[in-house]
Amino acid sequence: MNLLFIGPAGSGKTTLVWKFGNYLEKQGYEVFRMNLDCAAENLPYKPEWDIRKYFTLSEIMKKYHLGPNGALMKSVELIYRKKGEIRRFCRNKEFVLIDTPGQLELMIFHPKKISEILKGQRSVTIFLMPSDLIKTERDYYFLRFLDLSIKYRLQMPCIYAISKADLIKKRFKLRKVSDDLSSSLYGILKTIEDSQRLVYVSRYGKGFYDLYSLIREVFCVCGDLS
Ligand SMILES: Nc1nc2c(ncn2[C@@H]2O[C@H](COP(=O)(O)OP(=O)(O)O)[C@@H](O)[C@H]2O)c(=O)[nH]1
Ligand SMILES: [Mg+2]
Repeated sequence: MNLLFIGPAGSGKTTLVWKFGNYLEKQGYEVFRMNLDCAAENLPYKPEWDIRKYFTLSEIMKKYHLGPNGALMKSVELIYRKKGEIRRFCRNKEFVLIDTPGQLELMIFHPKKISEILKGQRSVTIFLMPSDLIKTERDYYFLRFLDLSIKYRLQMPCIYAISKADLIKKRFKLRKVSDDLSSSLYGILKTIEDSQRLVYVSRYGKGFYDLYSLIREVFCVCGDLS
């Protein structure tokens, strides 16, 4: 099964690929880590498959005379060209944890969808929302709708996880916001919340069991994530 970690820069993707991978290994699973971030400098884990073996961000900048943003966009195209190899590597493995580029927009706004490479294989996207981004109801609404849009665009099972849960003082509870737009959005969000529970994870291991259970449930016959 492929676990594709996506999320805004600094949301903890790399850390979770490392730590959640360790957790799965402790459960007795065979775990492989794949790094698709060509801009990564120091990874805390040793990936079994690493895009930097083929190119790094600075190499793309030099070769194509691009600035960092252009080179990141180009990297998605270059990753895409490796799709046969990526698919072969992921095939028939118990768990492949995939670390993606820091910038979320490369995963959701690029015309080429990295997630498409994994089509037809058992794959789940794990979208990380860092807890320090959620300060108000409005932040929370925004991120949940972003979740929904990502799921809609990627057409893949998607688990929403609030990362850096150790920084949360009080658990967030969905409440109504009093302007018109928010109150109509509230109804939609309430339905989403009821149909899929949220997981809170942190690098210290909090929520790993919940995340693991949700991942298993994605492919169970009932498919019920509530
Ligand atoms: N407090 C806290 N910090 C974290 C956690 N996970 C990651 N970080 C820190 O957040 C920063 C960004 O993490 P990283 O995994 O590189 O994020 P990425 O850009 O999404 O890959 C690093 O300094 C991490 O040590 C967590 O669960 N709690
Ligand atoms: Mg990273």
